[in-house]
Amino acid sequence: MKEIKKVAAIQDLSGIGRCSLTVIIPVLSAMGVQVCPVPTAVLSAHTGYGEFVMHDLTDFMMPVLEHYKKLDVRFDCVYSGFLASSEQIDHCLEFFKAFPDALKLVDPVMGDDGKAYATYTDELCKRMSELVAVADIITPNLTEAAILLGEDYPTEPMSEQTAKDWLVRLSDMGADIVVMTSVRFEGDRIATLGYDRQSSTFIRLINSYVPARYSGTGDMFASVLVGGLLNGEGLSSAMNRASQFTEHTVKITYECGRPWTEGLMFEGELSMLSSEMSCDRCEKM
Ligand code: PXL
Repeated sequence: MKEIKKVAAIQDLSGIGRCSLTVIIPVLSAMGVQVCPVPTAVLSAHTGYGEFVMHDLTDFMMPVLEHYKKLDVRFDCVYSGFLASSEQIDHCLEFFKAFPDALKLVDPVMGDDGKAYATYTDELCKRMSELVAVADIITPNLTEAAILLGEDYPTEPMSEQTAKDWLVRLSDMGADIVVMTSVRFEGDRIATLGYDRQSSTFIRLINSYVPARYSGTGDMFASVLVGGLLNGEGLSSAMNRASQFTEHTVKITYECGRPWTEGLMFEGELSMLSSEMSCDRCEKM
């Protein structure tokens, strides 16, 4: 019988505006992976709505971990994302320590489009590097990469050499694999870039241009990526799958003219995740 892989997803649950757990659970389930949510906060709607109510679950995380230790559960992956307080960094570190054989994926969720999210304090952003230091894989967008490296957010298109330099410097912070999204190259090309330190490989994937951004896009990309890796795909295939599915759902949402806050309309598309991907658009850099 096929073994079902298990992911502990340390993420928030937002009622309105698809992001975090409301994306990660259906996506990974469709890929045959079990999600065990460790909620960091419950929100009425994600922070992009401006007005929202949030219940911080910092004090809930360690009792959850203690219970899991008692149950002697094992996870194939521990995946951290949106955090509600800087103390949650310590709790994530405890989770990573408790499951040393699990793949450690840190999505250093902090902001987008050059700005930090409303609930992200300077302290929380500063301490995100402690998670990055213990990760196997990190998936920052360009804004998060800039924050981690202490660089200004690039307002001009990046050169390939600068992008490679950023990937290597991010990897120097701890993770063997770095996947950086939303990188703008000349000619209005938006790219997703990968770096594998072990094989010194740089991967570039140019996305088709859609003049819109939607909440939860990073969560969609990272969850498909982790599902692919847990299903035995290599970095390039998993990046290709994640990028194609994200792009497909962005296009559908754009065609329907939905507001960016509602996130990606992926519900009718999940079967695509269990089929072969049509073509591999990854190139070596
Ligand atoms: O997708 C990132 C994210 C996750 N969770 C919450 C958010 C955001 C981005 O705005 O507000 C609650």
